[in-house]
Amino acid sequence: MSILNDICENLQKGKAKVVKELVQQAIDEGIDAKEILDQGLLAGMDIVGEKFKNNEVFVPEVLVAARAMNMGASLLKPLLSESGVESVGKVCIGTVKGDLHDIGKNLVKMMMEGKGIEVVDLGTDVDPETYVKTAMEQNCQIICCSALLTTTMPVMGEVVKEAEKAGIRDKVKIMVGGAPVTEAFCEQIGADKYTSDAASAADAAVAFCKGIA
Ligand code: B1M
Repeated sequence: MSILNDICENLQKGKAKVVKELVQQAIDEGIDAKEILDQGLLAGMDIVGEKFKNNEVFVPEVLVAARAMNMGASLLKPLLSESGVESVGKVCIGTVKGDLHDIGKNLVKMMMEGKGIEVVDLGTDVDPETYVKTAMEQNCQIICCSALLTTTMPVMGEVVKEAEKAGIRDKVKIMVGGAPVTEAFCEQIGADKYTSDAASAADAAVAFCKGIA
């Protein structure tokens, strides 16, 4: 359907206003909300995510595409909940205590939302207790920790320990990432998954939420 292609194309170009108009037009034409989401918005965001992973587009392009997606998705949200389409899952995300870098964390959040995951954003400077308390109170399947400083990375280990202490370690996955974080570090602290970029983080989160990882 060409209007869905138009949504997909314009989203990639970050044309938020046009995307919003096209989504409204698609709704008015009676196209199913889930179809608009999957074949229009998410299809576009998937392409942007792949290009970002391959260094074909960069942070500014991702941010404007994500903004376009959010504007389009805001029109679909009430329709999707009405028709009973469930979200893929729920996660909480934050940059760890002592760390104020949030650009990467925000990208991970956007990519996850683009994949249909509900994201509770705890912001920056998040202490281990807050991650765990939020995961328990809001039934999150995954705790996502971002860190950009070598001095704040160890807080991720404290999050793992806090989850163990609270008795939720077997119920909640813990994902870690950020420039200084590595696969080896992830293993060392006993977290479940390290990913190097936002698109891979979103893919891994979907796999965890669907129980296929
Ligand atoms: Co800061 N800073 N900074 N800084 N800063 C770095 C990180 C640094 C490498 C610069 C340098 O020295 N070369 C260095 C860290 C050195 C180290 O620890 N090894 C550094 C430092 C030292 C500092 C201060 C201590 C400086 C000072 O005050 N003396 C200070 C610390 C403040 C604090 O946090 N307490 C500080 C402050 C700042 C600003 C506030 C000015 C600003 C942050 C603004 C903001 O975030 N709102 C800032 C910035 C912008 C940077 C650089 C330039 C860029 C970081 C960034 O946003 N990259 C950075 C140097 C650099 O990286 N070139 C630097 C873009 C972003 C998209 O990438 O966050 O890596 P990134 O996210 C990626 C992946 O890592 C991954 O996905 C993202 C997209 O693919 N990812 C995940 C991220 N989180 C993930 C989670 C996942 C999975 C993947 O799963 C849960």
